[in-house]
Amino acid sequence: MTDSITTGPLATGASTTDPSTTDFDAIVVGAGFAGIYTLHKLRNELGLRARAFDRAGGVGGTWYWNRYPGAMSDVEGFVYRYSFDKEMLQEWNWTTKYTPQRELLAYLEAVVAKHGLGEHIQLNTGVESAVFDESRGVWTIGTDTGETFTTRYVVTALGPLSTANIPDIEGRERFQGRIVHTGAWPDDLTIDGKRVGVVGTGSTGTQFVCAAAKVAEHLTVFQRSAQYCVPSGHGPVTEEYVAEVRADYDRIWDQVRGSRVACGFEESDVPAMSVSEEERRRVFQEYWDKGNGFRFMFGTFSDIATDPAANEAAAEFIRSKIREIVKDPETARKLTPTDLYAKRPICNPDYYENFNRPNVTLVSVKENPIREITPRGVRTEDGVEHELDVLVFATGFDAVDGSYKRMDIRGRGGVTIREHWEDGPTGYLGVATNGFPNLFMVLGPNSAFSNLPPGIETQVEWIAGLIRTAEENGTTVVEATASAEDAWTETCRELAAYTLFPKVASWIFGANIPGKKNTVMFYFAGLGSYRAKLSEVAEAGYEGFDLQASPSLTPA
Ligand code: FAD
Ligand code: NA7
Repeated sequence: MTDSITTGPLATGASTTDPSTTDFDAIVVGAGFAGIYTLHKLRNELGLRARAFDRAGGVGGTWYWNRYPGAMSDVEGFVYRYSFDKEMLQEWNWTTKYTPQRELLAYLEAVVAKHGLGEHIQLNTGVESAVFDESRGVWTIGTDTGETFTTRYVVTALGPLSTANIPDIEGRERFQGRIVHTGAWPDDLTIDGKRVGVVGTGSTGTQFVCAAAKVAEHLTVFQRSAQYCVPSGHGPVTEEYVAEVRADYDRIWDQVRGSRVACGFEESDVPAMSVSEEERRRVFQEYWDKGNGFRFMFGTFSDIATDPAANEAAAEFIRSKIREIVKDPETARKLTPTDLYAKRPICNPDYYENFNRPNVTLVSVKENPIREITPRGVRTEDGVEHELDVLVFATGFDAVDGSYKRMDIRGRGGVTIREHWEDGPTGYLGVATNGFPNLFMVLGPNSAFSNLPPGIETQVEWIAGLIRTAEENGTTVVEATASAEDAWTETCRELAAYTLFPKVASWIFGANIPGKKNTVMFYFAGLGSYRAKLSEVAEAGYEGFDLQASPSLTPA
């Protein structure tokens, strides 16, 4: 470490007349899974003067904001957590297969408290701008509280799914009930005994349906695309199970880190068409009974996401289940997807069963579009006014680059990130982008498509290693080269094209946002191979990065 690294008190307001002096060594934007771990790494392990900012009133990111009924992770809880704190793996208890929002929030708050991070996280503070001064190699950060801070490094941990997509439906302002987006659910809102409408049947909307159907007086589900949904197998776990997992954690994390989707199960290497139809059905049934969306897509057979015939076999199995479960044939027809099974796989305890309840109505907005929101509810094209007390938008997010486009980020030559990403967001290894030195992204464009906490840990550890190297060598201006970024983008395009995912419109490619350019935003070869690539790059002296001395430290 160089002399410039101190572990002393925060230097906010320090003089910046000496160009090598900055208020912070590092500023982290966001305090979810990614921001919390980044702050811990940079402050507690590297000893940097670092502070995190979040516009939220608390830490937790996704799990602070998404408080809608039914909110939970749909990756099993034992791997939807950090692996870095071995003590917490042994001490933090869990009682159900999947972790509900409240528990995830409590867990992240406990991580912050345990590692003494709270006083270094400035909440209720949105970062509005980040401007790079080439002459000094320094970033200036501006907040919505009117403060400015200088820093050498900026780590953006803005969240790939943190900027809400709210459809522009006429009459929104006239509605006399409550309108909410699931990603900003207010604490004072309950839906018990109310007439509730929900627009959207993605991962969030289907979770909401499963919870709301049981408590609302009436639930109207406005569905655009029918959804492939498999059972989650959610339920209590025994103390013996928890003890077994704890005893086996070293192996579990090794397996997760070397796998494709990092969800804690063995992925299949058997192609679906290599076995008989009877065997395929047996395997699908076994995994249907076990539960979990990722397990069904990647555990049954190796090529559900890549081979059209394998995909159709899995899709048809799910369709047959919908026909079996849903009693009203017209409702079953509307609920049955006909396109490829190639969105992020989702699961729920009893999604389709809810449509047998007398208090649940399904409206297919492809067949019968929403015409307007009225003071009393939602009017559809057929003239029916669906009367509602609460209208819920489970309409997803402007994914990956959405939160970047809201900020005024200016790199070399004053170029904004919006200009830089005009043709769609890109990122070298998902962590950096050319023209924006010392700006490191966690889950930036073209990061690995996987269970995200292990992906986040991978990137945070790698970014911290890169910053450590830069500090040790005095090469504190670090920039991804354009050619390395282009090559990575091309790799990601080729890998995506090998899968069926780009053939279906979803947030994974930006297709859910009107006017957003459809681009590849993830690396589809899996976490194991992504980690191998990161190691290779680091071992080759951070190939694809320019590491230079700060201009202020370079002799004239
Ligand atoms: P986030 O948790 O989104 O945190 C980002 C933070 O940055 C937010 O608090 C935000 O307020 C803050 N921020 C953004 N911009 C600014 C700014 N300009 N200034 C200040 N603060 C800013 N992933 C899985 O792998 N498995 C799951 O089962 C799963 N379930 C999910 C369920 C839901 C309902 C949602 C919405 C997401 C789910 N995800 C899941 C994805 C989830 O977002 C990630 O797993 C993970 O929580 C991301 O952590 P993060 O820290 O990167 O981002
Ligand atoms: P998703 O997966 O983007 O789902 C959003 C849903 O909202 C989906 O059913 C959309 O239909 C629907 N939608 C979006 N806009 C509209 C309009 N204008 N009218 C009607 N319906 C609309 O978001 P989620 O929050 O469920 O999940 C995102 C990720 O977060 C998820 O993968 C987890 O990781 C957690 P569409 O399918 O586009 O036709």
